[in-house]
Amino acid sequence: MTRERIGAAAAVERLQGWSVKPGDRDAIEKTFVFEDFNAAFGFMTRVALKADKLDHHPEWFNVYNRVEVLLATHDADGVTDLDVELASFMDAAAA
Ligand code: H2B
Repeated sequence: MTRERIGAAAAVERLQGWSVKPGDRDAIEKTFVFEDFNAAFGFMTRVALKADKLDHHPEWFNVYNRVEVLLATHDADGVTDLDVELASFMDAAAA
């Protein structure tokens, strides 16, 4: 049910500051910028624990205070409610 594909366009309508990834892959993306590495890594730690509970893991890249995130559901070959759920958690964790 939650792993049914809804698509990136529908997902970003339900979120703030997330974009449809350009190109062939159905995915959403957002770049988070923090005060410093400590804040960025604290965010990543909180998200990592949540991601593991959901069994749903972000593709992400960190340099210093910046965390670039891409979300998609590999099983569904695209964006599902699970991605929206993790994206919402990330927004709250970054606030
Ligand atoms: N994360 C993401 N983003 N998409 C998935 O489809 C996914 C996952 N599936 N984390 C899980 C784990 C899968 O690899 C395991 C085998 O259930």
